[in-house]
Amino acid sequence: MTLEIYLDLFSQPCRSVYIFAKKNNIQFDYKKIALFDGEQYTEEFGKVSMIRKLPAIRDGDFCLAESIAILVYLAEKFHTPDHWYPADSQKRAKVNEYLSWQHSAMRIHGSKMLWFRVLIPAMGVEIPKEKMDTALEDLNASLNLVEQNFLQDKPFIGGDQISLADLVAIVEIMQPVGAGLDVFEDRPKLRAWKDRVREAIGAELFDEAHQGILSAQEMVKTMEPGKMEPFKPKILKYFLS
Ligand SMILES: N[C@@H](CCC(=O)N[C@@H](CS)C(=O)NCC(=O)O)C(=O)O
Repeated sequence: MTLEIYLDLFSQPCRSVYIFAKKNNIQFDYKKIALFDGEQYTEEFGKVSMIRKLPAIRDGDFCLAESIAILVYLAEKFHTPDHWYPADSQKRAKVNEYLSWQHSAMRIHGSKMLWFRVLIPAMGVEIPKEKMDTALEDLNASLNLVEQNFLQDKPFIGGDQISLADLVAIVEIMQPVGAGLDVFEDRPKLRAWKDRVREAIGAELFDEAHQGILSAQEMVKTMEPGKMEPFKPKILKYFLS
C-alpha cells in the first residue's frame, strides 16, 4: 500500500513534510485536506489523525500526526541522505535543538502574523494595536534568534549542509512573508541563508510549495463571504482572549 500524506500546503508543517518527501523521491499519495473547508473534522480524517491536525500520514496500518515525528519517521524509514538528520549524535542533537525550540517560538510567531494581518481581518475583525505590536516584537525576537544564535556564520543551522532544522525553519519564516512582511529586509545573513536553502531544496519545488501562502492576500479577497465563519469563535478565543 502506498504511503498516504495528508496535507494543505497553506500550513507550514505540511510544507516541510511535502518538500521533504518530494525532495527525497519518496513515493506517496497526496491526500488534500482543505483546512478552510473544515475537512479535518470528517470522520474519515479522524481515523488518520487522532488530533485532527495536518500534516498526517498513513503507512499501511500505521498512522502518524505531528510534522516533526513524521519527518523523522520518513528520514529513518527511507534512509534519506545523512545531512537531513545526521547519525552523529552531536550533529543530530543540534538539529533536534532547533526542532524542539521552534514549536513555541518561530512557528507560533510566524503563524500569528498570517492570522493577524490576513486571516482574522478577512473575518471582519481588526487586531488591537497593542496585540499586533507584541506579535511583531515576538516575531522579530524569534527571527533574531534564528539568525544570530541558531545560524550564526554557518551556511546552514546544522553546519555545512541542509538539515531538517533548515527545512522546518524556512517554511515557518515564509508564513509572515505570505502576510506581506519582508522579514529579510534588514537581515542580509538570513536572506542569504534563505537563498541557500531554496537552492538546496531546488527552486522549482520550493516555489511550488510556497505558491499558496505567497498568494494568501489575494486568496482572501476572492474567498466566499462567510467561509471563515465556522472557525471564527475558536480562532478569536485562541488569539484574542
Ligand atoms: N505541532 C503540529 C501542528 C499541527 C497544526 O497545528 N496543524 C494545523 C495547520 S498548520 C491544523 O491542522 N489545524 C487544523 C485545526 O486546528 O482545526 C505539527 O507540527 O504538525
